[in-house]
Amino acid sequence: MIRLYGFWRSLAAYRVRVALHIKGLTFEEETIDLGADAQLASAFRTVNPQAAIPALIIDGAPPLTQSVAIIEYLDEIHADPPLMPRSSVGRARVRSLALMFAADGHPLITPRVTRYLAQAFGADEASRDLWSRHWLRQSLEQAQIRLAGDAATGAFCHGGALTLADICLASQVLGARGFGVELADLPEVRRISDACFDLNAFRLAHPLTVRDAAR
Ligand SMILES: N[C@@H](CCC(=O)N[C@@H](CS)C(=O)NCC(=O)O)C(=O)O
Repeated sequence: MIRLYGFWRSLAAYRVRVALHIKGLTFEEETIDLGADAQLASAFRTVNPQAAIPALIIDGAPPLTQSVAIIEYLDEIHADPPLMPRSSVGRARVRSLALMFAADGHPLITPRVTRYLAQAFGADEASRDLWSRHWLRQSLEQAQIRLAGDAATGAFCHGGALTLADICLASQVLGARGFGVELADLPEVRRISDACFDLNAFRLAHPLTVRDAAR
């Protein structure tokens, strides 16, 4: 049995949901309500001491955490369809693109960061939203430059096959859309993310498909 600890609007949990659907794996999602700070509760900290989702438990094994690590694990255990290229240089490029979002762009807009902005600097909601829009937009601008200027880019971020990089790009675009970030002038970002959103796995993983999603 596979249990995902997630939340409908978590971009990191979305990445794992997409990968689970790509691999055709059945899973249950347990809601950790970020709106109610449920990630901070001691019950969840026993699952992930980092107090962050996603966490994934497979057949009672110790929890896996960090969306990129989880997706790479799933890719190793369920090789088909592959989410990483065969060549070492290709894998390095895919990881580099993926981490632009998962390690650099996305963490800046997480609740722990925006909460601290409010607590330490008195940032109101409008300022916090401006902050989030800035970092979402910046990561996608940088991706646009990288993707447009590289012959390794194809129908997807890396050639013609979907990879980890596309999952991370799509999650960042979803976040940007949620904050009303303008993407019209980022054609590669839009082209590739649209190709992802057309795929069934991305439809099935969409935040609004998740139980307890805000309607
Ligand atoms: N780099 C981590 C990010 C995990 C993360 O920060 N998740 C967010 C939700 S998208 C979270 O649980 N945040 C809790 C908090 O910031 O308090 C990953 O990709 O899994």
